[in-house]
Amino acid sequence: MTKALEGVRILDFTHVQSGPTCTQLLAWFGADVIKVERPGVGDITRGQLRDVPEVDSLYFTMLNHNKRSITLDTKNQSGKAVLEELIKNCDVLVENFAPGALDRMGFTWERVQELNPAMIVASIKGFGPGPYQDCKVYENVAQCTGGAASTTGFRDGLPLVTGAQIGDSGTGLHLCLGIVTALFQRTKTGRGQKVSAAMQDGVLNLCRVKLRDQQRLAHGPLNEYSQYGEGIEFGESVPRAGNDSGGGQPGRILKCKGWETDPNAYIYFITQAPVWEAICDVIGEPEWKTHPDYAKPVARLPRLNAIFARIEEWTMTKDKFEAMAILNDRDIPCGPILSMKEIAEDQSLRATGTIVEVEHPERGNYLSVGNPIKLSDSPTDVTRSPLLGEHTDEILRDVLRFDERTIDELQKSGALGTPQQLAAE
Ligand code: CAO
Repeated sequence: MTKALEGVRILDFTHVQSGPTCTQLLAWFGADVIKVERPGVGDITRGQLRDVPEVDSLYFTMLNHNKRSITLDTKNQSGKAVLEELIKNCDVLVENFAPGALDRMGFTWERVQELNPAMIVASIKGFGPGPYQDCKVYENVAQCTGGAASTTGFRDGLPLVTGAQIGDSGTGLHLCLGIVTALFQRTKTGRGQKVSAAMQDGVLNLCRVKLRDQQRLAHGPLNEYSQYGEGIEFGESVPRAGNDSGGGQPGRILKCKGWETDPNAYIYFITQAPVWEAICDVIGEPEWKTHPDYAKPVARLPRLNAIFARIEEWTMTKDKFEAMAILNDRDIPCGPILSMKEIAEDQSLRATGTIVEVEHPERGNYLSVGNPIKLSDSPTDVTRSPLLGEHTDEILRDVLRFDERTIDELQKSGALGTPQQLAAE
């Protein structure tokens, strides 16, 4: 079976998390992704948060599946010449270096255009043009500057960053969409273009509803936030909303049986208006169906704390999976708080390929998140990440069509690494 992006070749100049997330998706959709890495060290994450000595970390292996690796010193003259050949032979260059790094290497947009006018150059930076454009950025900086941290956490606590990597993986997803869109446009124009995704912008895009709330504040309190029911005034900015639901259907995280000892014995419970009567029956408050304080959503808003306290009395009598089963039977939207252990052991996620077990020659088997986007005509087969420089010779020979003498000369030039580095690989 063919893959959606078969025939597309990606020059993958990415590192750490944001860029590799993007190129991994492209590889899963069938593109040939050639990861260019610095001789000797490679992507810095190969050696970060290692659980097994001298073996590529899970940080690296879980972000670089289905790619090939070539080591190349792009600051060496011969290395630059190889990079030029790669640019001529690839469709897309993806990079997430610090601002200006690619230019300093000598590969400005103009130079890349000269070498290959059809090339798409896709970049992730921390910020778009403006006062912070030259700053280096990591995940949590983007969460803080994109509006996520100021709106996450509890009103009386510090701003909080979230576990979901919305700055890195989120921006990688945005960039991936930009790349396939540019590839589609190129089928009509024949031209390449620049694709840029700033991490601040990506996080803000995911915080769209909070900018909505910022503007609603001008017209009165946000009455689905707990603080409304508690009679606490709103300030000038969107406050942290704790676990209040972001939409018009109030929700909370409630304790379930076992919460005293299990940190994840909780369920997210949504008091969706159309199923209010079912909720009243389940929790044993049938008179709330017609009581003027409870029957209508607007009447409930100032009483949410008391309502959820009553619902919690019920959820605490059930474990989270029992509660999920009973509530779903009645179409009441809810979700158990699943631990990473429970997710890792979930057989249905394995069956769909969302969790996959991958074999690695140096670390053995490990679990990874597979492709969360399923295409019926382009299924994903997850293969292991490459060892550092594993495909250097293959790429020089088969992609760039270099003969043995040229490859030998390149090795002597140090462009592929010093003899010690090459031996270490
Ligand atoms: N051969 C030779 N040199 C190479 C090379 C190669 N194959 N690959 C990279 N380099 C060089 C770069 O040219 C750069 O050199 P200069 O500083 O002399 O221009 C140098 O390596 C370091 O690159 P960097 O500045 O990108 O790396 P860093 O570790 O200092 O910064 C990061 C990391 C992530 C903060 C920065 O890359 C960045 O801000 N990227 C954009 C935003 C982003 O993606 N952040 C998310 C990271 S995931 O949390």
